[in-house]
Amino acid sequence: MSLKLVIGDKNYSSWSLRAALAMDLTGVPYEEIGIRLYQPDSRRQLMAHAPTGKVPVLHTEEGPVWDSLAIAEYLAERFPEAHLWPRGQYARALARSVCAEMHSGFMALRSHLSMDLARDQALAEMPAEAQADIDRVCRLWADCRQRFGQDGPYLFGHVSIADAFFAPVAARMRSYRVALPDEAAAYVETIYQWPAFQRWYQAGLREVGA
Ligand SMILES: N[C@@H](CCC(=O)N[C@@H](CS)C(=O)NCC(=O)O)C(=O)O
Repeated sequence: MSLKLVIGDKNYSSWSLRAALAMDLTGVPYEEIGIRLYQPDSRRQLMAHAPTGKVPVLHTEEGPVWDSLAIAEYLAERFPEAHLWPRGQYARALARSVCAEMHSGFMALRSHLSMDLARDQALAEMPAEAQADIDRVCRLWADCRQRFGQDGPYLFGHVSIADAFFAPVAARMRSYRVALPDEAAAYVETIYQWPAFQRWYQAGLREVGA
């Protein structure tokens, strides 16, 4: 087996984090290739590795798979025994819905609170549209946990792709010191306790000398 995951800076690249967490859920060894973003040479390196010039991209024996959601689906299909999606049919559908919502939405949250794992400071003022995204995330997390969270602390009880997709959001909640309802704060802590996230987080801090 030869899987290579090309990623960006661990401190900043939220899409890379999603794919790396999904990769970790498979339990399969893989090679990691890191590209520093926002450097004079970044574009050339990105174009050398990724058809879109963006990370993450997963290189498989048959060719590249790009975009975090496509990578997650590929891994779930290739390693079915790892149960990357929740087991119940509707739980799976809901998990896919919330990942798709994350993938194509929450623009204000993403632009005003861009991922910076080393940050530990609130915004001077939270823009109303970012707060609306945060409120929606909290409702969404509460809904998943209430319906399917009985078997563990993750969104669908057991850890799944849905947690990989919302881990960067949890990180923003903490690093921007966002005030949260208790259950959302507990979920953020769950993400920080997730060993795969912790490894990435610590590496991200080292990258920026924090
Ligand atoms: N929808 C894509 C987004 C990928 C993306 O925007 N990646 C950023 C890093 S987080 C990137 O490669 N930026 C470099 C550039 O645009 O030059 C995914 O899910 O993989």
